[in-house]
Amino acid sequence: MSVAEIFDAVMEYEEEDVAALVQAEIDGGTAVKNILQDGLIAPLDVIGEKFSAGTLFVPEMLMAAEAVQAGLDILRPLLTETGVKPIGTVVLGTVKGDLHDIGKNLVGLLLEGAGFRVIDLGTDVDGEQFISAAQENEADIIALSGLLTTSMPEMEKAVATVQDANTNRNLNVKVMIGGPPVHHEFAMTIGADAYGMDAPAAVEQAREFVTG
Ligand code: B12
Repeated sequence: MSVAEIFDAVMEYEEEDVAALVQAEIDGGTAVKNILQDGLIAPLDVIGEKFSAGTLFVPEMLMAAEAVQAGLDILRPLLTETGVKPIGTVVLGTVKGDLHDIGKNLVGLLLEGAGFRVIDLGTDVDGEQFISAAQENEADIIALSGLLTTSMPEMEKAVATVQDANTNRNLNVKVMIGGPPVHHEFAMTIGADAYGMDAPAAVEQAREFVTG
């Protein structure tokens, strides 16, 4: 039994095996971080490379994503366990036109685990939807995810809409962005308050926002 078997099961799109193997690793005492990084996220990078190389296509990419999701479902209780009163509210979503949600879901799980209330709007979310949810839930932070290069202009639009609402519509939120095509410099250029490279960085940044 090893984390490598989870990796292989994702590569073979064996959803049920992934779930069973993740459970076995948890029971065996393997660190959640290793299961996540080496078992579930690492194969997606290989899948992405194969997609770029044209040796694998969208249906396979989707099956791999579903296998990873099955593993994440098993990890969920361990990532979100918290008995404390929420330390802040985050409205989270993947920007318009983009349907990738695994990274976003992971960010949400770790934020919950760190004691934040998370309002997850799902994928394909535009600026106005972020604003309405933030107003309804008195959110402190809006977190935008995007995986496609074409999501970058969408992020820029969403951030501009939110910052305009901060100035003119009585909204008071910080905005952070993340996802492989974006980086710190881009975040600053489009007027976001922060960029996070991974889910732990999202948590660190969110904590900084609410503690000032
Ligand atoms: C799985 C997958 C899919 C699945 C998505 C299923 C799902 N439920 O998400 C499906 C099959 C639907 C899909 C579709 C497409 N995909 Co796709 N997909 C992938 C793949 C293999 C994995 C993505 C993933 O989940 N990674 C794992 C997660 C954990 O990582 P992550 O998202 O980066 O998140 C981490 C950080 O970025 C960060 N983070 C993420 N969000 C946020 C937010 C905040 C606020 C913060 C602080 C941090 C943060 O924290 C996360 C955890 O540490 C990638 C390749 C890759 N290696 O990324 C391609 C990839 C992203 N896809 C790609 C493409 C081209 C497409 C399609 C256009 C293909 C097509 N021709 O139809 C469509 C687009 C559909 C759409 N409109 O969105 C390209 C994008 C190229 C580009 N630069 O634009 C990639 C890179 C593949 C490639 N090598 O070409 N895809």
